[in-house]
Amino acid sequence: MPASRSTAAHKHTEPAANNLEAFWMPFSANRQFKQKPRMFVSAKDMHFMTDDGRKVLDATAGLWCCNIGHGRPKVVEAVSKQIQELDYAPAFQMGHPKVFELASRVATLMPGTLDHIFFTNSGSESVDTALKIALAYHNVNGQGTRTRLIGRERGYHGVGFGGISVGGIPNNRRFFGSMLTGVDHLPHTHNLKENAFTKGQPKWGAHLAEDLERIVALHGAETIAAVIVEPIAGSTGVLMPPKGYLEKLREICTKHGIILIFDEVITAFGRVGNTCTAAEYYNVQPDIITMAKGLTAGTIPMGAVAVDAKIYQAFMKGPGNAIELFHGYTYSGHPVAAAAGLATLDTYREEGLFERTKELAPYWENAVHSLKGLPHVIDIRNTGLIGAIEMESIPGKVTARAFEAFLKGFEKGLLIRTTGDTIALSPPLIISKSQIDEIFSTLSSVIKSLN
Ligand code: PXG
Repeated sequence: MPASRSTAAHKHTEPAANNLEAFWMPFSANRQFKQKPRMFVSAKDMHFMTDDGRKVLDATAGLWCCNIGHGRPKVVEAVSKQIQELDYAPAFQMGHPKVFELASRVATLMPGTLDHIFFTNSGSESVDTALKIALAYHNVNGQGTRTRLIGRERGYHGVGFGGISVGGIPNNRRFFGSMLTGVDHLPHTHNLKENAFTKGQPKWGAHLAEDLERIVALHGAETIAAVIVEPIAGSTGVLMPPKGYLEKLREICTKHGIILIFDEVITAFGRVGNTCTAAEYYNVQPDIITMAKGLTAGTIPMGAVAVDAKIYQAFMKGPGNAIELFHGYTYSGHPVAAAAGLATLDTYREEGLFERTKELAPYWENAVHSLKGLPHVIDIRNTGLIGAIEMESIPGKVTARAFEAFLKGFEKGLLIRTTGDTIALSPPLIISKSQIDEIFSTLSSVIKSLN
């Protein structure tokens, strides 16, 4: 419908500061929120402050991103200095030193020969970038028939068209039409009958990776470009990879010349412990890793894609003045984000935060599993500083029970995250043991009070 002159004209009135209608909130129940808003106005270390002056313990690192905690001086200083010194440099055909330094630093944290880093602004952009690199790689490598992408049921790969195509969350796909073709999906690995209350990796489920052989037989290896999985599936309930599962995927991908992408948007940067990535933690080498969140610890939006040398080198052929990859963003490697990234990496290193995850993991594991036996709790899962408590759904009201836990936790000064009827926990890596105790004593009383 064409806009009439009157609707297109600007409104001539000052917007009311307390009008919440203009902002269409992402992945939120807008109407419910706007009736009773929950606002954060500041944050420091492990806590947020609300607009009514309450301190809230952050058990989720924001949305799995604030791995070094909040308001950390090194990052604050680096960002303010950078914005004064060089606020922006064109990302195409120009550079600035910090983005090269950050790429080198990130590359050293990646496993194997994932030596080349492409910068984006989010996890979704990292995923779409990785999928495009995989498709383009087969093209430059003389295998242009490899166009099919394989994801997994219950996978979350952000919200770009590429990401929702390979993603396996029905609600994220069903409204968005006919763009989502040329993909197939592996089965998910979640099975409470076999694996309930497993600590770390479940024993049952490696065989589910063999479904990739069925997909290869169905479509032909020569049509398949890449397989993308989260080593630990986050958004759909925190699902740990069964023992041997990732290894098997690697084996089948290698056998058929398929690129294996690990989406490490939530797992990279110390979340699982001791190592930067889950790939290294599980000792399985992908061809591409996607990242975001912990790269700048949530301070300035930034994502990255780490690419194996053999893929990068395949593009570096032909005339030297030719653009090798027709892809990039105005803000790829933005100077302020790069400064935030460097200061974040410094903080991880100076405070030994990846090692700290490993040290705290057993204490965390015991604390999470201490909730076993509480009403409604049907499974508990953990790895590194990740925990999940799955509750039985109220019949006909999936998500209601966990959302009630979220609201009650918030009232009691605890920020948790829920997905379906699973409570997901992923605190900043600076958490102390007494703060771990606080999370689980609050959660225990919240769960006992649920309908
Ligand atoms: N891949 C994975 C594996 C993710 O977890 C994305 C891609 C997309 O990232 P961006 O930056 O475009 O949002 C994600 C994002 C949750 C939660 O509570 C998880 C995400 C985002 C918000 C909430 O599980 N993951």
